[in-house]
Amino acid sequence: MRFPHSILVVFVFGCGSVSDSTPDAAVLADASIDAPMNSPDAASVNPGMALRFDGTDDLATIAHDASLDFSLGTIEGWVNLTDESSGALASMWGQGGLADKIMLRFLNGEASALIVRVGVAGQSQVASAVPANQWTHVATVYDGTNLVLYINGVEEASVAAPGTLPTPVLDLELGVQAITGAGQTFLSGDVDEVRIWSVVRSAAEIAANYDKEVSAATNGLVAYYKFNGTGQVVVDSSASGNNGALGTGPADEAADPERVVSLAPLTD
Ligand SMILES: [Ca+2]
Ligand SMILES: [Ca+2]
Repeated sequence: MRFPHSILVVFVFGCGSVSDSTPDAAVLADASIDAPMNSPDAASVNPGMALRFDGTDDLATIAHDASLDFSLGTIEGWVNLTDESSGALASMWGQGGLADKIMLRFLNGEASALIVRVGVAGQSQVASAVPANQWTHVATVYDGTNLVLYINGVEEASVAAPGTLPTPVLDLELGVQAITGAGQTFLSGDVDEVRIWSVVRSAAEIAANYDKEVSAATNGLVAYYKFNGTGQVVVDSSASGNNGALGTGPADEAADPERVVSLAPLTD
């Protein structure tokens, strides 16, 4: 059972004049209206379930589909990491295999957006610190000119990276950085509300929607994982039908993340 954030803030910070640990409804209502450090027009939304990745071998796999082929786009999601130096929110690989990719990963205590393109010298990377043990929204946008990283809806870093993304040909994977072998690391923590877009989401759109659910019909939304179901299927809540599986497929595996109650701070 979770309390709405407005009530929680009153208990924790004592913003209002509440001195009783069990205030009645009228007192709570007054305190919520008066509370200066709360946002009175943003009610919390139940985020349902999240996936908990063990940092050892857990991942989720979404089979490659043409709807996930795009040259510009956006990747975003909520994480509560127990290790900010391992794994990835999402990884997509191009025709050059492991060497040809875009991922939003975690490395050296930072969220790090990375593009590597075969035939293009070097790589493009942009990073910013991300805390452990705290629900944090991370997003990266590639617009053909810059690779941009957002933390909690705010642009934190940008790097020039002209061109297009490598067209993905392999599965979309959540939780793991590098598909096999050397360099493969796994996310440790909880993940919720992962969204993949085939369009450039603007800074204003990121800021306005990072803590909100979005409609399946939103333009350019090609994969959307709320993780609220049960069983092995990772349901796509976009219109694209990019359902995936816990682990590498529908069988019960050690690589299956666990479904846990999400505490991602969504609002309406
Ligand atoms: Ca959820
Ligand atoms: Ca499985």
